[in-house]
Amino acid sequence: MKLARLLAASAAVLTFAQPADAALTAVPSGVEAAQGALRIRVTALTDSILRVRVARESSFGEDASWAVPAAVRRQSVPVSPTADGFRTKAVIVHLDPDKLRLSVSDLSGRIIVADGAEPISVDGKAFMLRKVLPFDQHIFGMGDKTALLDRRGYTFTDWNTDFFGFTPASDPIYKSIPFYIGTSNDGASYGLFLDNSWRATFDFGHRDSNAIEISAPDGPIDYYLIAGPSVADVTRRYTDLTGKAPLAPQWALGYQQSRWGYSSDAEVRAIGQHLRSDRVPADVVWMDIDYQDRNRPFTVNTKVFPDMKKLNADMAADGFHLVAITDLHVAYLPNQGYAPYDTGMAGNHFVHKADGSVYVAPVWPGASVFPDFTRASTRAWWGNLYKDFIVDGFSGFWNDMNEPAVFETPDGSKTMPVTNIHRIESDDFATRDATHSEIHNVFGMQNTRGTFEGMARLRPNVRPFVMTRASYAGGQRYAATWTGDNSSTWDHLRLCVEQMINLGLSGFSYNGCDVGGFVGGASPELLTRWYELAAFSPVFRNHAANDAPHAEPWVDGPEHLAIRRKFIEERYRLLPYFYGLAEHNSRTGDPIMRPTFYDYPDALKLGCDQALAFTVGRNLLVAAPPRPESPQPFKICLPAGGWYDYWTGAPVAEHEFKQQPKLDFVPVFVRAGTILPKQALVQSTMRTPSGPLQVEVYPGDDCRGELYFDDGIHVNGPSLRQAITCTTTPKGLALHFGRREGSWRPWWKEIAVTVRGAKPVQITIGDQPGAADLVIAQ
Ligand code: NBV
Repeated sequence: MKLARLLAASAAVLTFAQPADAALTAVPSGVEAAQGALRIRVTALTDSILRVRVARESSFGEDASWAVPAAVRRQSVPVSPTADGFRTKAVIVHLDPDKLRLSVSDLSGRIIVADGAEPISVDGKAFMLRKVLPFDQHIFGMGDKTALLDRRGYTFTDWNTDFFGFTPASDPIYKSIPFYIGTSNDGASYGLFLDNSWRATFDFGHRDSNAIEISAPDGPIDYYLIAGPSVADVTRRYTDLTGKAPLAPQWALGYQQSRWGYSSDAEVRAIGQHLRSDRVPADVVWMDIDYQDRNRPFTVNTKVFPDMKKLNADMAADGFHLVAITDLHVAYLPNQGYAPYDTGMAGNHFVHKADGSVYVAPVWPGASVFPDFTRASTRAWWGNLYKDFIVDGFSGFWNDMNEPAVFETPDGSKTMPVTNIHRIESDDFATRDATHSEIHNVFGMQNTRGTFEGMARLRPNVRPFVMTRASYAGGQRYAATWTGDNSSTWDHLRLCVEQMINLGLSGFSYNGCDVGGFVGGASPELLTRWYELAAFSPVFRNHAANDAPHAEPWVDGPEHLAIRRKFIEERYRLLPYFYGLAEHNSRTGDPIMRPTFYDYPDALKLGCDQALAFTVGRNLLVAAPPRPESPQPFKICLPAGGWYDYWTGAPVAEHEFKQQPKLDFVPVFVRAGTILPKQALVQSTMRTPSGPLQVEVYPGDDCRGELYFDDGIHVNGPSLRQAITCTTTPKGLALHFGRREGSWRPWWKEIAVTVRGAKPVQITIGDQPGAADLVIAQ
């Protein structure tokens, strides 16, 4: 539906007759109103999460979702009716029954989000929703969308697209996360998640600078309004709706080496050996399509990879996990003994064309068929295809091309025809056929669901690791993600940081970009800078195309290698902190990598370009130069509160100052009040750090930290959790180690405490026996 047509059509629809009896009807936990053929229902799932559904023809349609589990959708809280709506313990809902205009305010009456003048336009199955865009509102989220960190002023379309060499102006690209956060300068924030998998469009003040216009050609008008007040509140609540990312295996936070083109057993081993001999800490080597027999998923080219089991075992002995690509397409090879095709056909597991025949189209293996992941039984079949690879010892799997990408499509769409037919037999959907128009944006997500659940079944108690390119809202329950085929340019380094921040705000806390860029080849300086920044990002993976220059840490000589190694080493020293953040994320939804304003809302008002500044958790602030290629000094603005220089440990006197860029340096600051766990350098997370656990104390207000450890691999294994607090007393600093929870036995015998800028006068330790590791104050 073209926007102009929809708008023209909507004008007619919106000229409602004004029936005398326009009124609100109370429904359980909410309110309903009808006008003409439209009926709106607003209900409270929680005090701060509202669900809004609009029925076009008297029926709301099926209550089903790929993103929001049934049990979550069925939540409700009691509400108190008001003259024009209802209130919860956190928000007041106002609904004008004449115009079906909705607004939500907080309990003080401050508007959180309000409908525009023409709130809902409907034209056949197409619809458009309008919300007011206040002049000072910034927009974040929307997954991996390009453009800028702040989405205000842009229009985006959700249609998962394989976009080799995308630019900062390309849209759509790989993922569809129809969720945004609006936040105003006064810190008031809300989120809106449109749970509609069709080709939706979000216009954030592009056509009309005062309006957010959300439209889709079909599918349910079903959205959630999430009240803040802070961005952090909204983000957490969005993951209450769509699910938390399960805690990843610890090795997934280590450095990961990849390249399209590691083409033999010997080459994979050589990469591992090179990392070790150059003393570059690393945990993972990735295997792209080159290991397969003629690009056929779930095969191995045994001429070049004669013994996968031995390769996995030998690499593991050297501290490496292997992750293998498994694209979703299945080679079309009737009667050739190719089990994925034969068993898939036997189970009717492939997507059909409108005429009822199996859809066949070219991808890497040549003619291919496509699993129908919206059937639970197809996902189960798919998951079992991993059996041999699990036996071989692979630690993780990489679902690429799952937009789905198709080569040579007659319509140039690079994906399957929208008229293709999927069978939905899943969750609480009615069992029915659906066209690809409806399924396209959830196809990749359901692919990763099959992979994740298959891994969990085949290797019970071990945490699955899946990497995906395409996904939909809620896909964080099944996979980490990366930003696809980026380019080796400074603009892309900048874009990468912005994409990662927005992915974190969109539920995908495990995210990364190809370090150095996939397409083109980075200059030595660009590659070094990329390593430096990615060392502070969640998924730290160097990857490049088979025709791009090599981009491993050593490729530009000893000076660059030394800088890159220094940052990779720092990442390994910080692993106890990163792992603690990952565990915290699995419970709360707070991203690992965050925009500075996540924990410091005033950062939005600071007089610096903050686009590339980010925090790792709440405590580390990475002030990346906003123009990373520029040799000119750049301005750093630190949020209110005390800060320390991460590298020197010295308190920082100023909140605004100039920094001269240096290639071997990234300014990093620590919040005063941080208790930062670190460890001795290891070359792999499979190695036990020597010496004590290191705890660095940065005195300041709200001084606390937490230790979280477990074996890093298993689900529900023993763990250790311990809070540490510090208080500044008239005599000096008092440090308190709280009671230790959990039965995991730590690798350290001692905790070495370093206090910045002060000497501890008193250290107290939790009350149970065994907790009192010898604490050495340095
Ligand atoms: O499998 C090859 C590549 C992979 O290296 C890359 O990371 C993916 O985004 N893949 C795309 C397919 C071909 C890209 C031209």
